[in-house]
Amino acid sequence: MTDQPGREPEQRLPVPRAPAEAVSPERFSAPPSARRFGLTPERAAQIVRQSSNARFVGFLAVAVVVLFVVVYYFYELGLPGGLTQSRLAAETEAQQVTAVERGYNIYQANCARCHGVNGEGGIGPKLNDQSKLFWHLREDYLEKILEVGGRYACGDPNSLMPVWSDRNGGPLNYKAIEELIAFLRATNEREYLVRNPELFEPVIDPATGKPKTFTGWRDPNWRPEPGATPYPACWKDEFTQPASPPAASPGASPGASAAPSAPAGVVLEISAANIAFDVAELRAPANTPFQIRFTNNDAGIPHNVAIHEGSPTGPEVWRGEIFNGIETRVYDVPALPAGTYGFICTVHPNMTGTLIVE
Ligand code: HEC
Ligand SMILES: [Cu+2]
Repeated sequence: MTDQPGREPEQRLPVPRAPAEAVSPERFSAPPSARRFGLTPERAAQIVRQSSNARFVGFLAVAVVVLFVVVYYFYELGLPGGLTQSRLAAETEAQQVTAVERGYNIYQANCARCHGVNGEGGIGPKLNDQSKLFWHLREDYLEKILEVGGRYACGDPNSLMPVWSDRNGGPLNYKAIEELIAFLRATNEREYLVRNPELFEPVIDPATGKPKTFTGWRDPNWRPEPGATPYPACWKDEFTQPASPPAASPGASPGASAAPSAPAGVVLEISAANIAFDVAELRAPANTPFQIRFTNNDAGIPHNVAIHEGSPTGPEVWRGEIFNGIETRVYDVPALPAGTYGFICTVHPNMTGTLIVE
């Protein structure tokens, strides 16, 4: 208690104790009635049995609790030695799989027409390339280019790739962008299910009766060659060859010269504009070198003409040098045996045509 003003301070001297007295032993022992047992031997035996049962029930109850704790521990954290996954890791993976499978649908609906169903490229650059996926197509780069549009890649204000993020007026919200990136970065280590975009049910392949699957593009074990230069910041720089003689590319003779060097022979005319060739068919004489006069009318966009056996997807026979527009170059093409060939732009697999050598 605190002292209050206007009052006498309280007395706080020790209160004197009563002198200690010896207490009679009676106080500490049970009364005589309690010390008398009226148990028959049967009752005594029953009590013994009951207490043993009770102990056993108690033991069982404790055992159940202990077992539950142990089982729950491993359920939550996974069995040792990686026998089962921890619950959290399994949940995270399930969410990742869902994101990749949704991202696949978003890619096929929005991106495949320019970048190819498997990211092989077309009007837009290829996306399934390991050297690109290793670092160039990292998460934050993908996020930026989808938010800013194709100009983010090389600073080309006329880029054909629109803005995708709705933060900049595009059609995809942040969740769709996240799922799209999960798909673009998915590894090729596991199969994912192709799902119906509306119901998200697995799509059954009518031919096999089994669900259709796909795998991611990225090989997580891929490493660049020792001493390799990183993928250039602007994808077009992959195709602009160094000023030194371009004879390095194996199997091809990229004979490109501004002035026609060969004597007047057959010169085929072809040009490219808006990521398309202007002709679908070229004819050349068999077993005779000829020239291709190629005009690239797409400012700042790399194109070339390459000749492939049989069709544009066949093995490459000859490759013309890749160069940015707007420019005209004359390629010297070596003699080819008669037959049907495909021609294609190495950068844009959707730019194709037929070359008939006769
Ligand atoms: C109209 C065709 C078109 C569509 C549709 C399109 N793109 Fe592109 N994309 C391009 C072009 C063209 C470029 C090259 C940009 C430039 O340099 O101008 C490009 C560049 C890119 C790049 C950068 C590639 C690199 O190597 O740096 C990524 C990533 C990309 N697109 C992803 C996508 C995704 C994801 C979608 C679907 C949401 C998509 N694109 C839809 C045409 C398209
Ligand atoms: Cu091209």
